[in-house]
Amino acid sequence: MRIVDGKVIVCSPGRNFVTLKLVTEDGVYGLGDATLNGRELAVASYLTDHVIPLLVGRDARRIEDTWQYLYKGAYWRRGPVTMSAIAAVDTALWDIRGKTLNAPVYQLLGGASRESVMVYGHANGSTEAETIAAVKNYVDLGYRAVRAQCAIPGVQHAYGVGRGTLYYEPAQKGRPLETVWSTERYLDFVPPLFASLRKEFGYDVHLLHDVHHRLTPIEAARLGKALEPSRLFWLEDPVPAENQAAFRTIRQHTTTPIAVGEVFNTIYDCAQLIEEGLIDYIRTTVVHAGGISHMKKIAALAELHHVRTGSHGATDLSPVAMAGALHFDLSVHNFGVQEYMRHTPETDLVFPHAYSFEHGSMHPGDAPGLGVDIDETLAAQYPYDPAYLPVNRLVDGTVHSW
Ligand code: KDG
Ligand code: MG
Repeated sequence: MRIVDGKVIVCSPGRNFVTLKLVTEDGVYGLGDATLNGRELAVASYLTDHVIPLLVGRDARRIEDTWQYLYKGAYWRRGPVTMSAIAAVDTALWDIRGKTLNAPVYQLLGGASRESVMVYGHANGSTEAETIAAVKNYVDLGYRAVRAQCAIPGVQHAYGVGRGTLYYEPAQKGRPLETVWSTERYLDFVPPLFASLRKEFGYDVHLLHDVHHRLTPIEAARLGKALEPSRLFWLEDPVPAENQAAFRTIRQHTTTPIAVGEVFNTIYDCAQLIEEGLIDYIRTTVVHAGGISHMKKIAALAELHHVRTGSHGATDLSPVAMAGALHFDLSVHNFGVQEYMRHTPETDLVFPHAYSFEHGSMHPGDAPGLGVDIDETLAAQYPYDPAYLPVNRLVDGTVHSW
């Protein structure tokens, strides 16, 4: 079963997405998400100019061999552009394999390990009262896990504060928005926020929080300790994770569970974190960490060390990646939770999909392959619209992690 054609579809139904479509000699096609928020065209070019020409003529069934061919064959290893491109090819090949065997991808990955996958939604507010109301909204929608973020008095544009109730989109047109950050104000504000949330909702709902890489290890340790009475499901990205050993400081001081991984591209980015037991949840995802094949390897390593998965699922991951994540989540034994930020109605129309949400959980559906398609005619009505993620500065103007 030879690959005879491939193309990259770049569209912007509410936000930018890069989608790879590979076609076989039998006319079966598979899709892969290749979206890298704010750097989309680099991956589109990598695929169009350097990868698709190598795929034409290859056997679409050789998924692992193709992965290794693209990874080792490029000589230049790892990195978000390379790994998103490889991820898109890998996901598209799993889609093709499922379609040709008339089976949903999760059945090819070992079958379902659970009935459905628990997801968490994003509750954001400009004030504590608004955040409490937003959590209530998610609880009323049936969610059993909710991430809570809130603006901080005196900190303009704190991370995670959305523009609407269900949709959160940090990338903006034009030059990057510059936001201002104060760690001092943040550290004073967050523990009482979660104490109020627990007072309001009790302990039946899982509460999560994303620090978005903004603290030092000792600051993160202090926050984790202060949050212990609120019993978070996880504290996400407490520090930038290039230095994996730095997580030891956090671990030595707090029992608050730690989650990390949305910017990771390979198993090498998290091997030390997992092997030393420095984290509780690994948040790599299909689109940025080398596709379903590589995610399976990360999950297998994590399983040995009691680390569970918690795939990233922000709206800059297209419905194609979301479908891939759900097949992965349903099949791996050590699944923890899946992030689910709802896509806008325009995005959902461009990418019709079989996955569904009910009672705080999702299921990928039983359509052959990934169970997601792209309406290319509709996609063409939404041309690429450049947008950047914000740049963050401390109060004195120093550039800080966003
Ligand atoms: O493109 C960046 C987003 O994916 C990221 O800011 C979202 O941190 C995020 C999350 O946990 O969803
Ligand atoms: Mg995050």
